[in-house]
Amino acid sequence: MKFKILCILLVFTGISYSSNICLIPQPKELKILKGNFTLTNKTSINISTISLTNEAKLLKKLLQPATGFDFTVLKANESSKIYLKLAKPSESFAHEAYKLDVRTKEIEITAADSSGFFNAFQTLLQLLPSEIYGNKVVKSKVWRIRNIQIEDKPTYSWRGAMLDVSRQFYDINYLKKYINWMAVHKLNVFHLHLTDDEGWRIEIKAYPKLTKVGAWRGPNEALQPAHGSGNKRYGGFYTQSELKELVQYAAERNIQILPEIDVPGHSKSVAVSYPEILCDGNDTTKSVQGVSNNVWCAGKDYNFEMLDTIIGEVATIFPMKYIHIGGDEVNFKAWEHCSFCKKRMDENHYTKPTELQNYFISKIEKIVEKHGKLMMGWNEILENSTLDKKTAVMVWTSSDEVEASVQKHHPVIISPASYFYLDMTQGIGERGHNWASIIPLERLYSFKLPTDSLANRFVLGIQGNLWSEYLDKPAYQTEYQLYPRLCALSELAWSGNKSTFSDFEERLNKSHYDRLFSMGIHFRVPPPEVKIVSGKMQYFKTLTNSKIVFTNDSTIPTKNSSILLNDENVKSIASNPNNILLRTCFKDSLLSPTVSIVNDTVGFWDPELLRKSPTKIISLAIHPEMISDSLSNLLIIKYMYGSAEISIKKIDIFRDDSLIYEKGYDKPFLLFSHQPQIELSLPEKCFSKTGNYRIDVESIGKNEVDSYGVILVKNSNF
Ligand code: TNX
Repeated sequence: MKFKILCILLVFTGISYSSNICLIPQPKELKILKGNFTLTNKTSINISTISLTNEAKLLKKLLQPATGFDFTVLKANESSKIYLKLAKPSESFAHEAYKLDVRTKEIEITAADSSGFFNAFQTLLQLLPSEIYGNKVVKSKVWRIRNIQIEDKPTYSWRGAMLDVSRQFYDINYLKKYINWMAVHKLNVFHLHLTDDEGWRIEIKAYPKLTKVGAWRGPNEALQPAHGSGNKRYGGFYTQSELKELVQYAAERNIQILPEIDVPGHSKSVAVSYPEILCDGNDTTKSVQGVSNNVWCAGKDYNFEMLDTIIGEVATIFPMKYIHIGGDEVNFKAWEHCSFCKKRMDENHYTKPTELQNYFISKIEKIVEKHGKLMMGWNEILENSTLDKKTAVMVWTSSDEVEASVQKHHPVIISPASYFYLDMTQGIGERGHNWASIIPLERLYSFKLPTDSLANRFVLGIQGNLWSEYLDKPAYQTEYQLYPRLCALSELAWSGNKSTFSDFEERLNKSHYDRLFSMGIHFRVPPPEVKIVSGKMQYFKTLTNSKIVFTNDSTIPTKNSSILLNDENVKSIASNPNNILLRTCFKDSLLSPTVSIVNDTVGFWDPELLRKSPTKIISLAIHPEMISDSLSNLLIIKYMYGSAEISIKKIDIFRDDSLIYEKGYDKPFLLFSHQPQIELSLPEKCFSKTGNYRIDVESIGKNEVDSYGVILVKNSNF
C-alpha cells in the first residue's frame, strides 16, 4: 500500500523517475521525460535511407519473439513508429555511439553505423519489460517504455570476455548463447582460448592430428582424463566452417572473435599429437598447472614452419586484426637439456633462457604479421624489448604491468587476475580458484580504471577472463561464474567509473536479474543480508521477484523451505538462532549460496583505510548500533577479498579511548584469502551497549595492500 501511494505521489509531482530506469551498462547521458510510448501490433519500423534496411530487419527480429507483433517495415504508421535515422557526417557520431529518443508516438534512433544502431537496440530492449528477452510470445503484456532521451557512446573500444574452451569443451550452440549474452551487455570482443594443455579445439587442415588426437581426453586417449571428466572419453573441436559461421554470427551482434593459439607453453595437446615439437632432451619439469612436456622447442626451425602454417590457417578464419599467441607461464627449464635450444642460444650469444623466449615470441610476431595480422600476447611477452610497437599486450598478472605496457607504448587490454578473472570464487566457501583473490561482484566493480594521458592513449579496453579448469559440474557453473560479474565488467568497459556500486547493485536488483532470468542464464543469486536487530530478523537489500527461505535446524534451505518475513521475532522461529540458515530464492527457481546469522558485522577495513594509514596501525571503527545488539565475547577478523596478505603483530581494542583488550603475536599472524580469519575470545562483557569502540591492528610489511575485510562478533544475544 505504501508503495502504491509513493508511486501516485511521484506521478503527480513529476519527480525524477530515474530509479525506475535500470540500464546496464549505464548510458553516458540520460534524461527521463513525462509520458510513455507503447509498442503495439500497429507499430511500424521506418528508415531514413534504404541502406538501413538490414538494421530495420534486425530490430524486427529482436522485438518479434516475445511481442508476437508484425512491425511493418518502411510503411509509416503515424500513430506509432520506430524511426531509424542515419546520422549526417556533420553530426560527428563516434563509432558505436547512438541517440535514442522515446516520445509518446515515436521512438527515434540515430547512429552513424550499424554498431551504433545495434547498441541502441540493446538499450531499447532493456527499456522494455524483461519478458522481451524470452523466446515465446507473452500475451496480454503491455510493452510500455518510459519517454526518455539517451545519448550514449562507449568508454573503451575493447570490451572483452574470454572463454577457455580447451579445459572444457563448449559446443557451438553454447558459444552462440555466450555471444547473445555478451551482446546484451554491449561487450564486443569474444576471446576464444582455443588451445591449451587439455585440448586443441580448432581444425587445422595441414595438421589433422591436432584435433584427431589433441582434442580428446580419456582412458584410451593420448591426453589423460583431467578435471572431472571421469573415465569417459571427453572433448571435441570446431571445424573451420563452424568457426567461420560463428564469426559471422558474432559480427551480426557487433562482436569480433579474437582467436588464441597459446605458445610456446600450455601445449601438451600439440605435443601428444606431434611429439616432434618437443625438445630432444629429457624434460621432467612441470608447468604451473602440473603438466609436463608441454613446451614447444625453440631450437627446431621446423617448429616455426609448422606454426607458420597453423597461424596462416587461423588468419583465414578470423577477420579480426589481432591474433593472440599466448606466451604465458612458460617453464624455461624445458629448454635446458636440448641440443637444438643450446645451439640456438650459442648462435645468438644468448646467456639466459628468457632470451630464448624472446626469440620465440619475435619469430611468432613475424609470422603473425606475414599473415596480415597484429600480434597480441599475455604480459610475459613484454620481456621482449624488440617487439613491434603495434603488438598488443593483455595484462593479467598485475595492474603494474598496465603501466609498464603503456610506458613502452604498446596497446593494452586490462585484465588483472585479482579483479577480472571470473574463475576466481565469488565468496568464501564457494566454488572456484582463489589464488589471485576472492572476487565478489563489488570487488570487480571497484576496479579503478587508469585516467592518465598515456593510459588514455594506449589502453584499448578491459576484459573478463573465464578459465574453465573447475567448471565441469554442475553444467550451469559456467554461467554462475560469469553472471552477474560480467554485467559489472560491461559497465566499467562501457561507462567507465561513472556510477557507485550501490547504484549499480540497485539497477541489478530491481531489473537486470529479471532480464538475465528471461534469457535463461543460471546466474549467481546474491545471498540474503539478514541481521538480528532488537530480537527481530531484519533483511536488507532485497531483490525483486525473490524471497528469503530458511531452515531452523541447520539443514540447507530449498525452494520449499519456510519463507522469512521481515521483522519476524527470532524466538518465534528458532529455539537456537545459530541453527538458522538462509538463502535467497529467485522466481521460485534459482537459489543463492547459504548464509547464517551466527555472526554480526561490527566493523570493516578497506584498501583506502590501509593506504591512508600513516603508521603501521590500522584503526577499524566498530559500528556502535551493531554492538548494542550483539554482546558477544567472540570476535572474528575476517579477510574477505584482495590479492595481498597482511601480517598482523598486535590487536588492541578500545572503548572510549581506553584499552580494554590486547593481543600480541610472537610470530606475525598472516591474514589473506587462504587463511581468511583470526578468532579472538574476549573477556566476558568486554562489549557493552554503551561506548564507542575501536580496534587498532598493527601490521608489518607493506601498507600498500589491496584487501578488504570485516570484523564480526558471534551473535549470542538470544
Ligand atoms: C593462469 S592467465 C593461466 C591459466 C589458468 C588460470 C587459472 C594465464 C595467462 N594463464 O592457464 O587457467 O591462471 O586461474
